Amino acid sequence: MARTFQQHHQRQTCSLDGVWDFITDPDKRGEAEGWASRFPSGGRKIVVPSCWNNEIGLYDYIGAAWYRTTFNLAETGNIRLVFEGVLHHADVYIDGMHAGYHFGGFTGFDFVLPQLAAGTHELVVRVDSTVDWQTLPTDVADWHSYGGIMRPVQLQVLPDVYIDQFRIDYRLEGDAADVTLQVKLNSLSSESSSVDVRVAAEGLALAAEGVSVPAGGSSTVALKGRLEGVLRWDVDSPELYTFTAVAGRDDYIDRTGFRTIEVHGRDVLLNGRKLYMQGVNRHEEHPDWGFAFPPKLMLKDIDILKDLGCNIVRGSHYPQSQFWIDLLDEHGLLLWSEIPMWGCFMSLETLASPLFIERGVHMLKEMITRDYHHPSIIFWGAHNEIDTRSQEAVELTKAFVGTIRELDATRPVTYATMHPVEDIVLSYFDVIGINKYYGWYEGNVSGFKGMLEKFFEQAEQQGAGGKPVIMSEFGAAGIFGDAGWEPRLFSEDYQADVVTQALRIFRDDPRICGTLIWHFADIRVDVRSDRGYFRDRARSFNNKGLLNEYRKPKLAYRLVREIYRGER
Ligand code: ADA
Repeated sequence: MARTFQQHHQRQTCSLDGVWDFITDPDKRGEAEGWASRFPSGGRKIVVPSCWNNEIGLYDYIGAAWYRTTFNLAETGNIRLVFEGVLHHADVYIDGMHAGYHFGGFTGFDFVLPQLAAGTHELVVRVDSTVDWQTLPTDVADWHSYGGIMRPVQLQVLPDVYIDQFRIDYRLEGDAADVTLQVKLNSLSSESSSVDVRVAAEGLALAAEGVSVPAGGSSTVALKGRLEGVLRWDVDSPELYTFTAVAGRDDYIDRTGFRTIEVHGRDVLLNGRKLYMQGVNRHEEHPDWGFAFPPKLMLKDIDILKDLGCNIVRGSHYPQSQFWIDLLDEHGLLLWSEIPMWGCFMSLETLASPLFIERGVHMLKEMITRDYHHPSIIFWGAHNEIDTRSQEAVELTKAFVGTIRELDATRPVTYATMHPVEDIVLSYFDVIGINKYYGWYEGNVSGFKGMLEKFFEQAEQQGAGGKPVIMSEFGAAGIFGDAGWEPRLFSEDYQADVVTQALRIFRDDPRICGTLIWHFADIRVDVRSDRGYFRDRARSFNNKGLLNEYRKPKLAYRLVREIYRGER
């Protein structure tokens, strides 16, 4: 899988990225016509991973498309196919047989195919980027509706007993860590097996001999140990530990960092120290790659975030690629990670839909299971801008927050509200994020002050007045290159004025523990002639980036940089 380090030394892995056959299926005929086993000729080629909306003629295409490639097996073996991200519905076929379906574009999934015969196999994937009122995201979201196999695809060869999951938990006491390592083993064998399990990290070696795994079943072994002299992960010293689990003929390598995160009154403490969070919201998007953001540019984005003086970034509005989160771990940048629940125009019917809630819960599980070990992740975000004045939001919040806490008791849970003074879900969260756009959608920047007073008053009444509050979105549009003598709407000057004045208000208010500017860089938006949303998105871009879409800095970037770096 695409990580900054190797996850397997023993397990054979092979990338299936490259040039695949591709055909769109606007009439959705492919299933009826058996394209899974007779892929039609006349298609074009496409590179995997990518988003098809970056290809000529497909800019606006939302719907079904079919992908095809082949792979060879030198000998019969157990195969695991790993997909890191397919937008949004994926049906996978091997040699014409349906291997499975997955919904959710921003989290990965896999299929295990036991005893696949030696020889050439055909892999066909039907991808459908259709979104509706019950999908996450729904059909209205403030970004371009990309489709495609947008993250890497990998083939793995598994032994009969393999490591399905590996979870690292710890409790810190000074510079010692009590570590619990859980290794879940699956068997593809028709007989029960016995394997030795070993886990090693720098300064730690644990083992369990002869772990029995029932035929076709699974076993989980928990190993406990103590690591002394732990170097903590922190924003200015991102110390990482690599854990290697070996079970019989299989292995699984992952990394973590040791650190504590606590909420103490209005403050968030990292390793016991109060943390003032300063950062931006960032979409993993680029006009030439869509959401298939290339690793080289990720590294550049890290450099830019560092240059800007950020210590946190919000992964707006979906689980970002693992490669990106690895880079954040390595560079000491914190991450607010969330699922694609963009609720600004969402109906109450959507919020109450059992299918929608079930999909959200499933995505939260996939996100947390995938990313649990990353020390950079400081908060799990449950939702963004849903109607938190409604009972429907309360019920959904209970389901989402309950799921998060069940899977991870170590990280604070947050969300972003656009109704801060009428919100009725404050009490369910550890940290409150406020999205407000004074100076852009409403009034002028000074409106933030009155809003905050009202917010704290009403939060107090709900018993949530003393919680940490982070300004999770604020900003204004500024078209790159449009500068003048006066701050006109849409000019770089206007944007810079709004952002810097807002920052001054928030930084002077001791009740605010951080700021996340909307946003890092301009992104493409679906502005369609047949609907009324986002008509103010000039160029069909959300232009509130401190950088333009090609990462060129606007005036606001330069001024925020001075503020975040304490030079102003
Ligand atoms: C919201 C939303 C963002 C973006 C922003 C804007 O707060 O969460 O995704 O749409 O507004 O630019 O209006």
